[in-house]
Amino acid sequence: MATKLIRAPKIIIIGAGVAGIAAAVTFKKAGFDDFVILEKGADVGGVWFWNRYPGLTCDVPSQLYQFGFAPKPDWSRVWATGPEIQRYHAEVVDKFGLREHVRLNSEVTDAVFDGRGWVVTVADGTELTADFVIAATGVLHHPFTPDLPGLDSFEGSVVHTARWDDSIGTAGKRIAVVGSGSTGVQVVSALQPDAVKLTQFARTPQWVLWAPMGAGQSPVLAKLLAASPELHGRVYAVSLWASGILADVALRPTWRRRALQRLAKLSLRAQVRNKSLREALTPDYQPLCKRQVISGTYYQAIQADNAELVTDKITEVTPTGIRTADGRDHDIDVIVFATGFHPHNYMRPMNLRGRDGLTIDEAWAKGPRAYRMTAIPGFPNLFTVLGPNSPTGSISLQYSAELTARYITQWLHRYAAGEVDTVEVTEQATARFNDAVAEAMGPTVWNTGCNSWYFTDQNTIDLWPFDRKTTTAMLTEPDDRDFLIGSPARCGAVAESTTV
Ligand code: NA7
Repeated sequence: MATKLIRAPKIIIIGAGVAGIAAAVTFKKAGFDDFVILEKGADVGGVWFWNRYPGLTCDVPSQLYQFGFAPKPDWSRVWATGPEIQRYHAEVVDKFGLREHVRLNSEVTDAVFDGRGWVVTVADGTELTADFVIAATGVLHHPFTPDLPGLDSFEGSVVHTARWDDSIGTAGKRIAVVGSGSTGVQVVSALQPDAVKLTQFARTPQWVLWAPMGAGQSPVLAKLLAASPELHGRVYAVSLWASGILADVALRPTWRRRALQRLAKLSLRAQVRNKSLREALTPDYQPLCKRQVISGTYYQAIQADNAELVTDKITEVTPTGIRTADGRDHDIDVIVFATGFHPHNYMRPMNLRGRDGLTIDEAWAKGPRAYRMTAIPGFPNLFTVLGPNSPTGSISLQYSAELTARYITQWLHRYAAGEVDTVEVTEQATARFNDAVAEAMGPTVWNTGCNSWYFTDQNTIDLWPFDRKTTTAMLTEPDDRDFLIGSPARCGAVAESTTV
């Protein structure tokens, strides 16, 4: 028998990226459409809106990097480019009628729990109220630029890859790329052909696994998938299953991990013949320990006549270039910082206050933590989607976001039925979960002795150490024993006082 719904929860979703879109569509499909999506950017898409640097490509195959509820048959490439992914997000937002719910250029500065619900303030001073807040604020959205001595004195152009500015113009210039992660590798490959000189400053070399990242998706496959949604569903299911093998490689030290690691080493040996360059490009840690970089073009680009790899430490930026520890001055017109993000900020620096005035900085004084990626003790009726410990290194983010959103939807149903007013995860359940995470992190490849953005200041690994089956089990049905549930004294009274 269907539950009688006596009130509609009013929801604020913060962020219109992958997590926010997944949450909004999931809520809408479940019949909850009293929501607003507050997005700080000028368009939807999250990282795919903010990142527009040359060469931007997703290192997850497109047939997997898509929402389960919005399969796209006709990706033009096996690994889609940033612009195509961004167009896809805009199309999904339109197709599912989310546009009317989205408020762009609306950065949330404050979200305060008032004992019953949330008061949310936007940068322009607008105040909104909600019964539930969903923080879908993402992981990699606060660019990190190193505070290099002399940077202010530099007379050329400076840009961070996550805030690309086309007006700079890089063709015919002497370009410095600082950083050797996934972004550094992509931007080096893209900018080298038209640069007069490209110098990459790589503090730590990374293993770069070869893959034909520019390969087109077959138009025949696109036609077949478009003609048969059932076949497309099967292809998606197989992609999810196959990604489980990669998760297993990360989680357990088996022959599969060793085989992939050998392939990464072979990628370097086979493509870089010059011994001293090869040595400079050889990391002193295991492949896959940092987020694995994948590229089919990088090693060619860095070996081009107009390219140079510099591994000496940057000591200072001068008005005309970059000085390194060996005393060398590198003349530069444009400095491109591919130096990553502050990855553990999540919704901060927002002034987020939960029960009894608890701030998120206080709650996370020992690093970001959430129960099963989604609930934080002290913050009733607030859930994160792709929050702390999200599986950025293993499971499909779209799958995880949709799963979490469905989990949250169950609380929305209970609120709507008048069963609960407030729901807050317990400290004990969160501690138990975090202990399980720490233990499961032991045999992961992320824990084999490298320094990566996965590590928090407290030296914990902010990733998800469980396989997809375990994840699905954890987020299928809420366990009431793990929550403090505030029930309405009288349903009628609640119905009368509802904000909806
Ligand atoms: P990453 O992977 O965090 O890489 C940042 C790079 O910047 C990395 O090579 C860092 O070297 C380097 N870095 C950072 N600070 C400095 C300073 N001060 N001097 C020199 N070099 C520095 O960011 P990406 O944008 O490449 O990728 C982020 C994720 O996006 C990626 O993992 C995918 O999930 C998609 P380090 O290794 O710390 O020595």
